[in-house]
Amino acid sequence: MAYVLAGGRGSRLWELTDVRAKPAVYFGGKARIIDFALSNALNSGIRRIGVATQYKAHSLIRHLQRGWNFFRPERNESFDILPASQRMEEYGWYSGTADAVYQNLDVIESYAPEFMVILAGDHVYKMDYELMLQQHVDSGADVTVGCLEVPRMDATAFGVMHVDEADRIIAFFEKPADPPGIPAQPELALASMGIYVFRTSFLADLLRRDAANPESKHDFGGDIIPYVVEHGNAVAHRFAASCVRSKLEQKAYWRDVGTIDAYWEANIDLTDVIPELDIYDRAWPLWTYSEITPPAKFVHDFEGRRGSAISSLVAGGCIISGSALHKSLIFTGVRAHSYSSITEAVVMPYCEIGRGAQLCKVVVDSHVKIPAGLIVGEDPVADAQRFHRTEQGVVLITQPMIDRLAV
Ligand code: ADQ
Ligand code: ADP
Repeated sequence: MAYVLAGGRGSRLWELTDVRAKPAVYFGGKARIIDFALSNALNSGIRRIGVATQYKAHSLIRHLQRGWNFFRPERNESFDILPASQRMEEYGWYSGTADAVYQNLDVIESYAPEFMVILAGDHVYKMDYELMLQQHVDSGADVTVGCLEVPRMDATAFGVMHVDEADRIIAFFEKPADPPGIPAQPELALASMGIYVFRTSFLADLLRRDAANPESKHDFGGDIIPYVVEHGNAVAHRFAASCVRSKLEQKAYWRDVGTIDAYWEANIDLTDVIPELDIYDRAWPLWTYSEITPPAKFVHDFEGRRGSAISSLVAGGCIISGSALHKSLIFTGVRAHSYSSITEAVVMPYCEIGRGAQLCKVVVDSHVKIPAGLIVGEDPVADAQRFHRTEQGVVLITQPMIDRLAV
């Protein structure tokens, strides 16, 4: 059974997660971030999935209900959405990621899965979990932790581990200020991807013990994994090496699109001629819920100006009329009007881009109406006053920000 933790806010995505949880944030022109973990599970052959939700879960739950409701109990399949809902105790909130599993142990045990794959719902990557599960069984580990090498100072946001020659984890530090490097490559650190495989019975015992511990914050990275490293047998699963062996034929691509800059960049990267992340691979499809829409349409406006898109991904239901798109991702149902130009932009569903507007290096939230003539991406000071502008110059635009302009 795969268990997807999808309750976190992702506060470094600023206003994008004011209305929705990070796993529900749109990504790649059609999907939402959680679709990567769910598609990986499905493509890896997993047919039991639970998703723990908590923060601002409405559009996430709606998405899961619409897009992921094809599992059939008569084939021993299940898909459970598990909002924090006072199952075990009087308190009603998941106090940490381990608690988000603990509170649903009764649901999990009712299916009696032999193994659990614990996943985060907020990462963008393709991974065959079967290889990790196989390693877990072969090595006889108590827990197997997915890991990858990252530049040492980037590892402050991750769990960082030391391993021996057999990849047994001998030390684990959650979000260290000064991450220890890999002995042979001191500029790199071995970071946890927040992906864990356990035998269910072992995990259930661990979680029950942890729940009774008043000192614990009930967090996998902070409490559970360090405990197993100290008292049991924890083994690292190397993502990059497993990519080489998997049928995915890809380089190890994994992104925690946790900031507006990282989010914008990972999206715009998809407009490259040959992007690192292939979302067109029919052997490893990216499943999602998507409305059935008419095809995207590119039209001349009445003055004969062409609607065009170069190096861009345009979803269904869009009408691009006399507007020029370049290196952009345009989600479902966007209308772009004459004389507008849209460059290096991530434009979420059902936005309207007014006549003559010029947008460059932006992320536009869903349902935003960009007024005619608005220019973003030319004057950093004005952009920062009106919108949310990052240090790297990406401008996030939401409808409340547009409403404030009019006042
Ligand atoms: P973080 O990503 O900081 O570190 P966390 O914020 O706990 O970990 O989130 C992990 C996942 O759980 C996310 O998908 C989040 O949405 C979800 N989540 C968070 N709180 C939740 C709650 N109360 N209920 C349900 N879901 C919740 C973790 C590990 C690190 C590792 C990184 C890799 O702790 O060791 O390096 O992931 O990104
Ligand atoms: P998404 O953009 O993620 O598909 P929505 O466009 O429905 O989702 O907006 C995200 C969330 O914001 C919704 O799930 C809902 O909780 C809230 N929301 C959106 N529009 C409104 C509204 N007009 N009134 C109240 N809440 C809203």
